[in-house]
Amino acid sequence: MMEKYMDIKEDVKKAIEEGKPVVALESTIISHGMPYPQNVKTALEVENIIRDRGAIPATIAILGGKIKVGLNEEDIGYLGKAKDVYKVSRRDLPFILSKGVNGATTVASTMIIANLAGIKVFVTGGIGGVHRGAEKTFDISADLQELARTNVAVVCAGAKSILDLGLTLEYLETFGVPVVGFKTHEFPAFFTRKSGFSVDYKVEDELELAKAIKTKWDLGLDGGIVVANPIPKKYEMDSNIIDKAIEVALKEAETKGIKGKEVTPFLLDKVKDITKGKSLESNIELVYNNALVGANLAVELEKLYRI
Ligand code: PSU
Ligand code: MN
Repeated sequence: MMEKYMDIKEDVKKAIEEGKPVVALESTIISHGMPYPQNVKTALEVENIIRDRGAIPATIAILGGKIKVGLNEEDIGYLGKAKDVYKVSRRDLPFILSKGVNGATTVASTMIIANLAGIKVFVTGGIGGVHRGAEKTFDISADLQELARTNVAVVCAGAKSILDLGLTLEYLETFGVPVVGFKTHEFPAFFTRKSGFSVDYKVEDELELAKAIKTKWDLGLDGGIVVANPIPKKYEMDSNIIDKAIEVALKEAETKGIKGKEVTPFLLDKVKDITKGKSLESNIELVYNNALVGANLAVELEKLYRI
């Protein structure tokens, strides 16, 4: 039945069938999160990093109304350039498929698809969360509800302070989603290693992390895990510069009346412009760093599931 909706690339299918490590990757970061050509270059390099660590990368998107688990270079190039690519979260998925159009998947929809395909680890840059001012706007990313229900571990560099990080962490606590710091006690704020907020647990390596994740799912405690992996020190941004850029971006979004799914891409683009591209450089490096941890995690999980 699933073949009607989903194509799994040959190498990915083989790895899943043989229980080999596979890492899912999202495509909203390609189509709506970074500009061309850096988006395409980054997406391809992330796949190489994952392969080098002994796992198979599976970038996920919707092309011509079909879910693709694993893309080729041409597909990634298309997603990076095309303007007709919808941003697809949970609620959009059935409509984008039945219309037969193209879509880039968010953290939420990539988790859904990874889970359908049998992939346990997913690498991205940052998760969506509770937006600043959500007490008025109710703007809370569907990523958080997905983390509450779908069994996929999401490796990220925390969340950007375009969000209200305190409320985001409270929301995740309410819904039973563990937030794990990779070699850190502090929840990282994407461009910076520090946010002033603590994580629930610190792990020292991928094996420790894999054991906790498997235990969660063995116990039937459904839902995802946020693995918060701080940006490497040398690529970290100055927190004053990034905070100011975010303030300006937020004000402009408000003045322009940006709403709904446009909010996150608008803010990302503004922050990039205000920092004259510096934020983009950091963004790219933190994704590479997440790819390393995600690939190692997939390898460790695969060993645990084998025995
Ligand atoms: N945060 C980033 N970069 C991104 C996104 C978030 O730093 O590219 C994307 C992810 O795909 C995430 C989505 O799932 O934005 C969240 O969108 P929204 O806030 O509309 O739920
Ligand atoms: Mn939103």
